[in-house]
Amino acid sequence: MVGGFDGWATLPMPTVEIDYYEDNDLGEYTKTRNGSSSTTTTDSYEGSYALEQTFSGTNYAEIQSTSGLNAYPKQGDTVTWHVKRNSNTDTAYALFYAVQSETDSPDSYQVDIRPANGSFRIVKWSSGSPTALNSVSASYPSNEWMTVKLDWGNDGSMTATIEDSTGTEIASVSASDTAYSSGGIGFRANDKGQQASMQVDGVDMV
Ligand SMILES: [Ca+2]
Repeated sequence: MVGGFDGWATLPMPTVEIDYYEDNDLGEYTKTRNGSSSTTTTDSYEGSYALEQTFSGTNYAEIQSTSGLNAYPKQGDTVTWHVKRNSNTDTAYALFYAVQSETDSPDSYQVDIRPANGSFRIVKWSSGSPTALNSVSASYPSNEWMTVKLDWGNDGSMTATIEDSTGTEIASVSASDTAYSSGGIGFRANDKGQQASMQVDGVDMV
C-alpha cells in the first residue's frame, strides 16, 4: 500500500464509446438494405450528429458493422443505446449485436423494439431466420429519447431493459443463448405501410 492507493478494482469502469456519429460518416457500416440510413444534425442525443434511418415501402433500412468502430461488445459487456422513434404505430426497430457478417439479416442477436406488435424482444438470427428467444409486451412513447441497456453475461445470459426519457422502465426482457459470444453491431427500421423513422445516438459500453 503506497500513498493511499488501494487498487484498480475500486475504480469505476470507464465508458467505452462504440459510436456517437460525431465523425458525420457511416463508412464503418455496410448498407445491407435500401432504405435510408444517414447521419443527421436535426436530432442528436449528444454532440451534433446522430444516426437516422427512415423507411416507407418494400425494403428496410438496415446497416451492419463488424470493423472500423472504436469497440464492439462481447459476452461480459453492458451496452447502452439511445433511441428515438416517430409516432407511427406500425413500425419496428432492431438493435443488432453479435453480428457475424455485414450482410442482410446476419447471424446475430437483436434487441427488438416493436410498436407494431406492442412487444419488446430478444431475437436470434441464424441462417437468415429470426427466432424470438423471449418477448414481453411494451407500449412505447414517441418523439423522445429512450435508453436501451443490454447486460450480456459471460454465460450467454442477456437482459435488455428500455426506459423512457425520464428514466421510467418501459419493459425488460431476458434470454440465454451461447451461439455467438462477440461480433459487430447494426440497425434496422421497417414498417407495414407507415413511415418508420428512428434516430440512434450515444452507443456505449459501460
Ligand atoms: Ca452524437
